[in-house]
Amino acid sequence: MDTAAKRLAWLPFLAREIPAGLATPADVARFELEQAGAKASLTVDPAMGEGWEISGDGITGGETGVLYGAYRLLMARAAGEAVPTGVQRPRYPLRMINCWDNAEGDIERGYSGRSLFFEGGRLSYDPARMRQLGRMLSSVGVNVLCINNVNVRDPAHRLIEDWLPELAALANIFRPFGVRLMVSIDYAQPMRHGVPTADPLDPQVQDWWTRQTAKVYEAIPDLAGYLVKADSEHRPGPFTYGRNHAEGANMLARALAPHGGVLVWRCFVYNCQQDWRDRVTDRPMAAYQHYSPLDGQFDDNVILQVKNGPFDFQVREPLSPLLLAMPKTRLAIELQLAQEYTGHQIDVYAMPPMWREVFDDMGADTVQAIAAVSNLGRDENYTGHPFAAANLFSYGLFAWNPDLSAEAVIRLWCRLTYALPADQEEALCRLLMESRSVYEQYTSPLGLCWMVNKMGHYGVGPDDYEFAAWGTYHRADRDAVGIDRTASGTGYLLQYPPALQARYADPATCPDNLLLFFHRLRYDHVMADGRALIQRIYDDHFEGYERAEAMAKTLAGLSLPSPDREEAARRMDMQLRNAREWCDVINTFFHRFSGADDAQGRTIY
Ligand code: GCV
Repeated sequence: MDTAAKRLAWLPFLAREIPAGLATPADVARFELEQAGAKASLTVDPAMGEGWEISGDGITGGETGVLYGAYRLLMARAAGEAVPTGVQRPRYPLRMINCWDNAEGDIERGYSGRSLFFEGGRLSYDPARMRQLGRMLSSVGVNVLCINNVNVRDPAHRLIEDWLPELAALANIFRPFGVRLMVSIDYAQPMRHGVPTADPLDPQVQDWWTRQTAKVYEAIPDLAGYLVKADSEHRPGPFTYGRNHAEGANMLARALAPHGGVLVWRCFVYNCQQDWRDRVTDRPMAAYQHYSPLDGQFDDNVILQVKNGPFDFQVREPLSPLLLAMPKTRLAIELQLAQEYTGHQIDVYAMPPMWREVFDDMGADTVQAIAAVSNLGRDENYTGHPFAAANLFSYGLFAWNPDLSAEAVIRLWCRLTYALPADQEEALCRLLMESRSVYEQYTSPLGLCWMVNKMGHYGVGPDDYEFAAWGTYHRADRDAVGIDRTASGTGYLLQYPPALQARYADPATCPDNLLLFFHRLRYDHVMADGRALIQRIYDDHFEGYERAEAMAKTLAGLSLPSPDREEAARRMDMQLRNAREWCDVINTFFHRFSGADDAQGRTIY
């Protein structure tokens, strides 16, 4: 079994491991302050909940608030920043990490090694490492950890059955860090126990969940609740019984309600068996079609969890229109820290600039909770690429305060993690801030999604999804590329409020980075900057590669500590190979269709 990582991500100044036996967040706060040599008095005022205030040399806060205050004090000290003044409170009461860890120990879309929680078909973990993780999450304010994959496969359903004592032991480890557990459940779970159906309106089904949930809360009274993926990608759900998702979700919510639990219901529902010849069905429309008519029909303890975009965590998508269509329903936005479509934690990809755009488009108060798919694993540094930790760190701070500037968060991470000389810190900060746009440019600029390799989602495969069942087509031919999603096309655009419709409707005013998401255009279409579309496709890919090369040079000039220096360099070599491949394959792909030569005469194969 691993021991806790020696170097603790953005908390390198906390050299000592947290001992077992600290019972409350205030105990942890005292330990952390003491080992960092910080003198601060703690006053617990339970009425403050998660809030805290630092004044003079005292921290006053609620039971968890004092710990959050202590971490912010230590981080501000380490970064040479002033502590925020006044009472600090999180914007969202639920700030969740969703792990897609399987009971066998593998992780769906995991790029940092095996699971921290499971191995060999059972719960299996290093308690010291759990405490380190609790500390990392708590230091950035994450307060809910769902440990198992939303695709619940045998034997993971046992977490809320005969594994309850072990689950309770794990919950005990995280409790002093203010982190509550959540579990993903299998919608058809009662059918494993002789109930003949999973119909949510069937009294036997309701009874099974009521009884089982009471047992769960007897073991773990502060469990945050259940997370459910239903009627999605072959998972069971209420559609089988002719019921809608309000009926399905409310049944589970009613079993949780007496115990104070929430039911987090994912809206990632679409037909994953579409016929590619079908030119009418448009996958991004699906979630809105299923859920918006149900607004106002969900119980108070149901939270609908909606991915930030209408497809599936592509490098760029517009905001999911569903997020703007459910004013009478509690919503959570779901982000993805795991770099499934964004470079597998091999390619550098810092997410805060994207989140800033998402939150600016959405309005932070549109949602009442926030979740992110985990990028954690058993690698010594927890996130595979050492820079991927910046995404976990930034996520926590964003979840606490979604008004933050992307750059401020990234800079803080750089400073806390590496304490580089000022010019190098600036260079690293720039590198991270630009990394998404570089990745976008050598992979899928102009809003064209799904050019990715179908098997693993790393690397290029422009035709991989084109004749597949997943509803993800770009329909490139010799004349044109993209899908018309305006009123004259699939009508997807009509799912948006008028201001956003106006932004995207006309190719002349639609931002370039979403042009081919909303429009089907000829290769000779003249872009706002005067270049033909095909030339922009070539230029962007060549430029993306050149910018990746420039990133590699910047990286080589940074005096990062070992092993991060070597690890980042090793991954950068792989990133450059990936970028070269993307650039050459995509340019060749479109050259073969269009027959158009590159105006600059660069090599296309
Ligand atoms: C957990 C995508 C991923 C799946 C994931 C799914 C989801 O389709 O490729 O691995 O399954 O999203 O979010 O449920």
